Amino acid sequence: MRYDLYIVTDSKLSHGMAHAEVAAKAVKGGADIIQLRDKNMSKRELYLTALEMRQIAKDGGASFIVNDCVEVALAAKADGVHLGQDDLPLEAARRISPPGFIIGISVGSAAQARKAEEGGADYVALSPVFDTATKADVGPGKGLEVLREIHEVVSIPIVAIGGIDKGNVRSVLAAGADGIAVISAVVGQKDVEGAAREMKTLIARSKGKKA
Ligand code: TZP
Ligand code: MG
Repeated sequence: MRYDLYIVTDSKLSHGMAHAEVAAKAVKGGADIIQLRDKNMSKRELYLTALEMRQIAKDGGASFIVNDCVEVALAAKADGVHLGQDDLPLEAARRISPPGFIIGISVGSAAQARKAEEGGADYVALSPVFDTATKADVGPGKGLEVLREIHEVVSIPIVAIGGIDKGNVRSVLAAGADGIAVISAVVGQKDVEGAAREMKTLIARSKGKKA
């Protein structure tokens, strides 16, 4: 699975566009992974939205991840789920998931990243790498030093999220991130497809490969 450009949807920032619409534009712009994240939808709405987004991702050659809700991810046949430190424990999610199901874990330290890898996580996401206003109560940015520490101790892919934009993406990759996850830098832009494409190109250039 490719982690380079990981787009997380957010209906509050997307200028009235639905999750699926944003996902379609982001995938067109080159997103490798699309995550459905919505803290206000009912499980039924999440499930129905997940079905639409799964198809969009599939058609565009991207992977599809559901935030928080393992049952929605499984029922909608998503590629995986993203879990925080207060969500269902990794081992419990793994127990009810089919082989090959991707489980990503948010971490805030090298110790948490190690634990996630030892527990069988497919990737870890350092959250938040920089200060961000997008997620309430997420706390201050952990900084690139913590990202470097995580890079030292885990061998699974590392995604960085929180406050990443065109201006700092190169430094985040240089500190050891395999993938860049963003909301406002792509989903919050008027031209979602163009913003995704620009970010994808920057990532590819920083990694010294083609987008
Ligand atoms: N998890 C940690 S920070 C964050 C999430 C969902 C928000 C990221 O949004 P932005 O706009 O890319 O800082
Ligand atoms: Mg969560």
